[in-house]
Amino acid sequence: MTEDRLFDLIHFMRARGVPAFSLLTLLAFTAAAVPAQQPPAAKKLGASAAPSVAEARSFVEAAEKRLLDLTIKASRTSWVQANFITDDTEIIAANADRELNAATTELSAAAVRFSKLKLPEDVARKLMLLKLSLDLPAPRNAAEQAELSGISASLQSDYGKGRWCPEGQQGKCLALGQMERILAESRDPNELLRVWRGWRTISPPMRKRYERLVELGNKGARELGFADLGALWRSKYDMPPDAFSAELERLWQQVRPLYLALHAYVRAQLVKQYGKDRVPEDGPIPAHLLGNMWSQTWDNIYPLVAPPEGDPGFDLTKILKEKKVDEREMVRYGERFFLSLDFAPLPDTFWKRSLFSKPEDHDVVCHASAWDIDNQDDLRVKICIEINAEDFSTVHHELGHNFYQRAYKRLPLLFQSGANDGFHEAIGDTIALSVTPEYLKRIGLLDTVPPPGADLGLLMSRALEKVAFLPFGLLVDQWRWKVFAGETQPADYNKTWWELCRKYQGIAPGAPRSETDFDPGAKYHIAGNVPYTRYFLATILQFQFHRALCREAGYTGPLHRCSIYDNKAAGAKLAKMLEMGQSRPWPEALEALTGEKQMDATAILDYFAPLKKWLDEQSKGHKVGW
Ligand code: X8Z
Ligand code: ZN
Repeated sequence: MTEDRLFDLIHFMRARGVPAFSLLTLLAFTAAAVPAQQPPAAKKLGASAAPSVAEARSFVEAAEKRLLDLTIKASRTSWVQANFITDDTEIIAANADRELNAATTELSAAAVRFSKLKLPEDVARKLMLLKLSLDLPAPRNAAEQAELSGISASLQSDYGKGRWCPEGQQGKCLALGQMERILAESRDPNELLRVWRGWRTISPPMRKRYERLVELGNKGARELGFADLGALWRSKYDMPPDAFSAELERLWQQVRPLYLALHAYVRAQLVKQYGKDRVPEDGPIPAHLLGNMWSQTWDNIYPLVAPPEGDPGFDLTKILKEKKVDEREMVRYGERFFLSLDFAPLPDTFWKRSLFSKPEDHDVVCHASAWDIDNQDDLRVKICIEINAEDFSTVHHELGHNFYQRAYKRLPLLFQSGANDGFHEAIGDTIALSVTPEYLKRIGLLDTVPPPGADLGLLMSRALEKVAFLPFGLLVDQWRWKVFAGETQPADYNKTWWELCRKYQGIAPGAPRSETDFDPGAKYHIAGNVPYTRYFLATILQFQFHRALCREAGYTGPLHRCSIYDNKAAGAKLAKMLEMGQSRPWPEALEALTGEKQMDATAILDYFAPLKKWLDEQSKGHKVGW
């Protein structure tokens, strides 16, 4: 999905099915408003009569039809904007977004008319999903609708165009990808800090517009009956919003000891590398030293923290480069995995229309995304692929979205989405967990499978990717929810951001920050208004899915050595769940795949159990926490 705003928009629409209608409000949804779509009986009854079940059903069907057209239009304009950022494409995309948004909020308001009816389950669910479908509902006022779409498209473009031009380098400017490489590879703390700060110069100009986005988004959410935009986002999980917050806290407490163990060990290694003047032995880790622009994954510093025993014995990045695997072939590897599970090949148009490498001559939104342009077969990805292990995973992640989209394409529009957004994010990652040394050997990328002793290194490298991510996956929306609720005012945006980074991640900025900065805006999903809790959920869920699929495949060994490659039984089980889309509450989809009704972190804990034991031994005598 693009999990960019574009992506979000598209994916959101494509993946979830967005509703549309124009804002007639409750009283205005009359035969006159949609004359052709109302059944004769409803027409006779007139607008003031109590609505019937038949009328509700035909309302929903008409809404889905209208939304489909607007969604496709918005997807196409969004695709063009994301692939070719100019003032014009930005305006064109904003207009289509405005139309879709206006129609959706209008339909949601009109649907209130049916709220007192006892409706069949599918109709009631669709009406609920209609109301929840937007991540940024606009207010009713047409001027504010246009303003909000304009702001949101411009933030998206600004992020995509973001460059840093270091002083004294004759106007030579760096794009995000180049800066991320430096963060990943350099071990010079001064250079790391310079680049880390450099990227954050792109976001202060976004701050005012972001404040306004919050105001208008809140207004739109309130007009739909939610306390604020955060409450709308938390209502998307088939349970009351407060119960969802409690679920998140429960899951976080399940995994927190594992995170703390990793944090303590990594910090101790960084003290050895950079000295205790730079890395406090018992305090938060400086954000620029973890190998990633947002300190969200730490696998790039694997060489600094590798366990002395348990060398994985291979380097996937090196192998891909040596074998001269190109961008398309990276994607082919991902597709072939799905084919081995009995999914059908991607359509030719996927290969013709996708973007696989960063164009040299114009700006694109490089943040990876997967699209479903027509809610049928026009699937695409947009990834500025680099030939390395990280992007090998990214490719699987994005294809997971595409195969999900295709699996639910036969459902009515409003059911065309993931069981919840965490499911959507988890599918490709679940497949990537099956990229084991045995699998790499089977597909000819590795000559010999390393001995079991190498597991510790492999687990460490995976933990730096998955376990390190957990608190970040949580805190991004903890920040936004405070902002949307007005608990954090604009004057404290940056301060609260860093308080949360400290609280959850145990990370601190390497140089003083102030309210002239807007560090949240230097993260794609803030500029693109893409909800983020989904990635926290996905990190928990993918291990739960992996455990269930391995069980289905008859595998009984340690979870980290299981690959479901080529296992048709596992593939069939997965496909069945994907085909449910959003038609049923997510616990039913979870049960269909895993036999379990609750999200549960024991799978990720089991997976990393051997590493946790080792980490705990290393940390004896060291402070854990900050
Ligand atoms: O945004 C993404 C995907 C697209 S849905 C590339 N991810 C998050 C991020 O990059 O911050 C995947 C993991 C977390
Ligand atoms: Zn994604």
